[in-house]
Amino acid sequence: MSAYHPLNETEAIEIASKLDGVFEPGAQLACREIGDGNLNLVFHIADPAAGRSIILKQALPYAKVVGESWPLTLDRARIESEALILEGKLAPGLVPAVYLYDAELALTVMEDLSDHVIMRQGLMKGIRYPLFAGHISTFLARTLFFTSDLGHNQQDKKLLARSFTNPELCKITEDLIFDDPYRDADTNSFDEAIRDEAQALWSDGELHLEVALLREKFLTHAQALLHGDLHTGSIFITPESTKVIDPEFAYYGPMGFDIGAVLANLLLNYASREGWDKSDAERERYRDYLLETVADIWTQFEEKFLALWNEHGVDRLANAAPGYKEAYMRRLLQDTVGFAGCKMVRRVVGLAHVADIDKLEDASARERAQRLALRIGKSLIKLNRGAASIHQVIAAVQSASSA
Ligand code: SR1
Ligand code: MG
Repeated sequence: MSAYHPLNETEAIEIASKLDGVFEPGAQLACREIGDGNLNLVFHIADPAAGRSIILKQALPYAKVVGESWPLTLDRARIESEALILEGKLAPGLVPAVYLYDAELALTVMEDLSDHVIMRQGLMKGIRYPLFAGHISTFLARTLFFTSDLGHNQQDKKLLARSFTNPELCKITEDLIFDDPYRDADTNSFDEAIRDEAQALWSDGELHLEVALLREKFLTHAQALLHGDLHTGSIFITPESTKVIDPEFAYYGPMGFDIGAVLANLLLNYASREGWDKSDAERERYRDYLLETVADIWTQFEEKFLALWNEHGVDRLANAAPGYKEAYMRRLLQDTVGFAGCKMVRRVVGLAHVADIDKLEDASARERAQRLALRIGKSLIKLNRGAASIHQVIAAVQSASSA
């Protein structure tokens, strides 16, 4: 393939038509650029007559959400394709198949998941996904356990961590999640109606201590290979199937960051119900469903992670030391809670928001949702080192909702 340049739809079709065994020679291919994320071009290429389609994803050399003034490494396309391939081996059926990676064009060709929807969109419509907690807890337990020092050869793990060193994308997280929301940063973006909330974040010393400790973990704790950006926009879903996409932020970091991301995005949707449901009763029923899902994800994750540890643990002392597993799981819950809180706060006052809340047209519902998301986020951050059970977390959410 040719030297790097951002592709147009005609070029994407040309590349797709040359892929071995995907489309019939001479097939009439249709192409649409469908990327609605913050960073990449995504082409959907289909042969409607044969009912075949694929996705071509190309990294841009800058952050699309900001523009060319924010350069960004193309190596993230390699990281994403390698992470998807590894996750596919560890958690079969829970990520799209990768057909090809082209380093020069920073291009990944993968399975089309158009029969799924982006989970965030489904949640906004109030759809329930009864199998999701089971699927995502399996994805989390298997990818995190088998890339950690508990389940992976410990020397090989260091080499794996080296190939997933991802400094530029980590810096985005370090700034946008663990710094900017807690100061009057240019990158912050929030509705004027909640300026009082933003200012309160900038001067809350108790909160700053907890965020600094969580930031330290994100910077230093190379515990497992993370997805690194596991929000509900990185999940394709149907009631029967879950597929995790977009691991371009993958790196070796603290496991709780991935688990917390999933919980935070369910709770952001919980806050956004202020404006989505037709009646109070409907809103409360959907909120109950979201809280049950949060509890199920943690409970099933813990159960599956411990079962993998009991069967496949490679670290003699960690396997056998009395109380070690309990201490490990408790710290993991605490990290999960703290990171979930940070991920909620950044989506209300930081650079990148979530559609669940931003798309609420009624300004007063949007403001209530933003204030609730911040109350929940702050209460999780402040709870984190004291958390001992997922029920305590659910109680903290409920108490923030009734405040
Ligand atoms: C400049 S990128 C903004 C955000 O989009 C990604 O999905 C990550 O969450 C990042 O923080
Ligand atoms: Mg993404």
